[in-house]
Amino acid sequence: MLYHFLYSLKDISIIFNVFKYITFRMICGAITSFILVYFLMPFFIRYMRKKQFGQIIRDEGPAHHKVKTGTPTMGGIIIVSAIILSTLFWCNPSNYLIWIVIFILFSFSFIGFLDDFLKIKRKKNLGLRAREKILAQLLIVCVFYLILFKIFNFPTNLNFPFFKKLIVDIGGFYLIFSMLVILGSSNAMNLTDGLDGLAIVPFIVVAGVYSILSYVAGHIKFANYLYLPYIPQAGELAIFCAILVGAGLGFLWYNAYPAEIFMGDVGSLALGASLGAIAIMIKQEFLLIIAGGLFVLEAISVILQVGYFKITKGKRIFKMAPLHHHFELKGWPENKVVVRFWIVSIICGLIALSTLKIR
Ligand code: 57M
Repeated sequence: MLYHFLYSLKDISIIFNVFKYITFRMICGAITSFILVYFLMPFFIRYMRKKQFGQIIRDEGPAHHKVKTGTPTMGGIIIVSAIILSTLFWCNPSNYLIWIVIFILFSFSFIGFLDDFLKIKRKKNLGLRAREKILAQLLIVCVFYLILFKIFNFPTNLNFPFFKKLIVDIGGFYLIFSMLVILGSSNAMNLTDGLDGLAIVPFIVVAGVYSILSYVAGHIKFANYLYLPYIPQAGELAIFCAILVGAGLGFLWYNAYPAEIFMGDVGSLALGASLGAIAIMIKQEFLLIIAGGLFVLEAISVILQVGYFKITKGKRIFKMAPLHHHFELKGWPENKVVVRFWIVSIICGLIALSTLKIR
């Protein structure tokens, strides 16, 4: 909205022409979301403290996590609000991809909100049942699929990183594939969110990578030159991704060790799901496995641990899953685990970007 208004002023002064450019609006969007989160979060932290809406810490976890009891949670409310506001300011409101990604962000955050709220209300770690959460998530992805693929006739083909011409059309199976991508990335981000600052930096890295990829995908010349599928209107998603980066940085300010607030499921489910939706919308679904390699590692560690635990009736591969708890229990200080995991995620992001050239 702000973008339309400012751009319309170009007849008064040529300087307002700058708002036409996606790159400029990416910067404006990132700064706006950063500022919104940075200034709103302290009020929210104070409010949550006053209401005594703090995190319940599980008894079975690493002992030093007990000191985190009562840390305000649900910071995702501010992150998601800042993202939506900044998007309304800087993205083109007639772009359907933007509305679809906002739909995913908002609805996943609503499920997360219910889960967090119930946990706090019941004063136990009892939120929604896993079955209820998954069912609600699947329903949302069905709506997403119907809108994107049935109303807007989006292509159902798959592209593969490192391959120029390998394209496979999976037709109606794309519904199941969308479920895997969106639920996978949402829940993997949720599992990773277990140490101060641990989930938000890899999230920023993936959003940054997808910001570049969306920009290329939405630019016919760059897309053709780099053999990426050209997706008309995807350029606006580059602005959305930049907004995610800004909001993520704003949150990191308060979530850095020792965290003043956690994002809660209202944040982690929503942010993870929006990355999955963006990957689908620019047809770079498989690249998410590389760019978000850290989230994948964390999720795999849980699958292996739970599977092995069940098969062997009580034996474990890791000291504890998800993987970050394993290293904590090996004696690495929390900060060391977090920074080393950040390094892994940055390397994953760089490898993902290299596929722009290696094809
Ligand atoms: C939630 N949430 C944190 C916070 C955050 C199947 C099973 C492996 C599932 C898994 C699980 O439930 N994971 C998802 C992870 C929780 O954080 C809250 O949850 C939100 C994200 N959803 O925003 O609101 C705790 O994480 C810590 N934290 C920080 N800093 C942050 O910035 O320190 C979070 C954010 C917070 C805080 O302590 O309370 C969580 O871990 O609960 N389950 C597990 O992760 C459990 N693993 C487990 O039981 N493993 C078993 C196998 C056989 C399944 C094993 O290996 O033996 C662990 N969870 C905890 N402690 N808390 C066990 C140890």
